[in-house]
Amino acid sequence: MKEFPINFLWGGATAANQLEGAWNEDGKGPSTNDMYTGGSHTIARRITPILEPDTFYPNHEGIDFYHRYKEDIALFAEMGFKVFRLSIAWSRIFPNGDDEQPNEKGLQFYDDVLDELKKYNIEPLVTISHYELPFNLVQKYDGWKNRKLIEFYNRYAQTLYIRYKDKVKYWLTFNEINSAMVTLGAYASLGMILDEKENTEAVRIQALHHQFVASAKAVKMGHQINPDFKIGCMIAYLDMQPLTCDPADVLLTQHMDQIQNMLCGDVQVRGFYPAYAKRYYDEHNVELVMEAEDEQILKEGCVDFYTFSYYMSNCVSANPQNEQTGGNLLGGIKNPYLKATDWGWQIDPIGLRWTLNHLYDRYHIPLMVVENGLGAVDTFEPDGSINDDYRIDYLRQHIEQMKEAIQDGVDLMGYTTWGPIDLVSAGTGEMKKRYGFIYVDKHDDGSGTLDRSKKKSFYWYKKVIESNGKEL
Ligand code: BGP
Repeated sequence: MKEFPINFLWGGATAANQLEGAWNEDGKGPSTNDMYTGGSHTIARRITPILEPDTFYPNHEGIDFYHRYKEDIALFAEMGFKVFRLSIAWSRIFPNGDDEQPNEKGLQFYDDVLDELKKYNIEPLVTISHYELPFNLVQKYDGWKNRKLIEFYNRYAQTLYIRYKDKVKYWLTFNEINSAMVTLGAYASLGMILDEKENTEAVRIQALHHQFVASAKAVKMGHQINPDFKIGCMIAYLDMQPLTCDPADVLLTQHMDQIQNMLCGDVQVRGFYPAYAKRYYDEHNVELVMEAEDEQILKEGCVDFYTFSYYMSNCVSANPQNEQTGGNLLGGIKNPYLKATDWGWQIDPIGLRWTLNHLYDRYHIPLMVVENGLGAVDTFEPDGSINDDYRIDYLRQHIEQMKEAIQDGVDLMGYTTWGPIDLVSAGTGEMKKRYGFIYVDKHDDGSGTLDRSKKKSFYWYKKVIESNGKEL
């Protein structure tokens, strides 16, 4: 029976804007996330282009990783992490995005973080752009709508590649690049204002094309700078099942899987737009503007490995009357067989095995699950313990299914749980929605000592890694 490979990359995943804080220190420019107010499950975060004096901006302090990374990395090392997924804050390196020269202090910060990881033999996995761009690029250029962004992104990527050539081997060009297909992705991923009338699906798809070109160029350039680099894509995989065996439901599920999930991976792995995209674009008034060299660029910039986030699954039905459920990026129809988290994300470990097989059959390149986890409210007991058995259950069930998928023949390189340490939620801006093995004393009103404490899951995950997935 096949087990997890010896060199399996166990670890955790984060994003700069959700944990670093220090939003305006050492020359960092404001980023898209610095403009987000706090929110909750029921109240959406607001984007305020001009900061309001008495408003709380959760990303400004994050969990203060910027000043506490040594303590945090030591805790990851104690759990036995083999890999740590982090992102680099673009506006720490190029404060305005269109600067000619990088900010040395920003570069030095990541040198220090990478050196600290090296001390414990933790392999970094770096996301170049994780839901964040310098705010100036939004104001001055309208974000990725503008083709100029390709040049700025590639200057930024080149700066990172050259500087960290000997410190980083694994890179991801864009986090959840397919979020451009949903309305919220307009601001979060593409840096364009959240106005459905102005930034229609057609506009977002054009902006996404610019990201594809930027990504492909970055892959090619990375391989030239260091042939040992492994550069991957990252997709938010929203597993979908037909609600019934009505062929209309089955067909719609296939269609949604193609458009929401597969399109981006198809372009980034294979190097060209899939056949089904043409009809979709024709029917949705998308007239893609491509420069003469774009096809060649896409072809020459295929990724080395495929990574994705996996949290839940939803049903699809041709009948819109069915009961809806929540989700990461996109909601869907409620599945009567599944339970959901407090945020309405349906828990479906078997769906992860299905997804791994689905992806591997299609691409035949190494896969990595780079986000998976349970957002939950944790209770800090009077004796200082945090008994998050629900989180352990969630993770255990997903790891079991990864093991099955490996036995099915899937080439799975690694697994990084989302938010190994509590951090600011990307969707809602809450601290209350916790994912970590490490509790951070920070609350939605901004209060808290920022002290770190180990949850029960901390000891559990340590054992999982120690036994290479045997002891679950
Ligand atoms: C993904 C993002 C992450 C992360 C995660 C959990 O979409 O890549 O940045 O935050 O979802 O989502 P949330 O924080 O909304 O619970």
